[in-house]
Amino acid sequence: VRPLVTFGETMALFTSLEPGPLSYASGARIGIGGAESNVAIATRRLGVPACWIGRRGADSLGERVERTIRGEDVAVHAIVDPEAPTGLMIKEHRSALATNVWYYRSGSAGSRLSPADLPTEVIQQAGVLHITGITPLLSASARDATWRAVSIAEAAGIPISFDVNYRSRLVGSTDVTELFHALAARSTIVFASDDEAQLIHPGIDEPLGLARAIADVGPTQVVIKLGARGCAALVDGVEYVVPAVSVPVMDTVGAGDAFVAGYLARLLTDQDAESRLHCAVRTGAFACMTAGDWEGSPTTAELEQLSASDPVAR
Ligand code: KDG
Repeated sequence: VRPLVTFGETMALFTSLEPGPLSYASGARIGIGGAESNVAIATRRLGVPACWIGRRGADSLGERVERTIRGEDVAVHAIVDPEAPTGLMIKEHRSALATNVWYYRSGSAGSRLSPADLPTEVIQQAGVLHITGITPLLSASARDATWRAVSIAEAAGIPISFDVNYRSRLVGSTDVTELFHALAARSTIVFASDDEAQLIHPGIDEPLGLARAIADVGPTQVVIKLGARGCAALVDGVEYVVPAVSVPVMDTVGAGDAFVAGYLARLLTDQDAESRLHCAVRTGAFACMTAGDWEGSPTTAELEQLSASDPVAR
């Protein structure tokens, strides 16, 4: 099986140990978080090879980022940046109802990813190149790296998977509608929540309508993530509506990445659209049962613990 290859910024993640304002917190759990490495780890858990490419600081937290991703049996191509620190994300469980996140990533090593960092031959051997809408918003060089990776994959005939992963705090002066539209047009597979899809196509509310509108610019597979409502998809001209799997929810952050991994793992093992969607919904649901952005993603054996939720082809 050819690997999933992805790239982006993975940060150190400090999460408060108890609910309440950080200003009163007694301590924090240290981990890592990054949408792209979350997907790579979750894909690997499902028995499919995965590779993550990224830049990290020449610092202790950068060593932790690289060691943690490698520890999940993901191949790592890390560029050590001697001039910038590893990015940091702080998560505050303010109350049972609200979690707040702060980024300390401006000028970080991960945000300084550039086209020259990309190992061309690694992308050329991919089964799928997975990109997100986060990386092109990090810096001009990271945006250039995104387009460079897309060009390499296109030239090698490799499918491109694009998860919008909208992060409003990163937008600045970027016209994200134009950027996401342009990325979707160069992608084979697009993943977006309904809210994110409306960034590309304002004015359309219905999930399958959003999938059709995005498919009109090029992608043959468009999956609209609906969280607890499951997902809707247009795959090779066939419409699907997949109900969610009911689970006791502990933490939904990172569930979208697990969902993407479930779909891509089945794509890379040549499963049909229903199998991909079925796996995506269950992988995303399973990840919600554990705290952390990637820690809860399931192995293939663990997925069997969840009840079936068969996709319904329209
Ligand atoms: O999807 C979860 C990610 O968003 C999180 O792990 C960290 O990549 C991250 C980001 O930019 O928020």
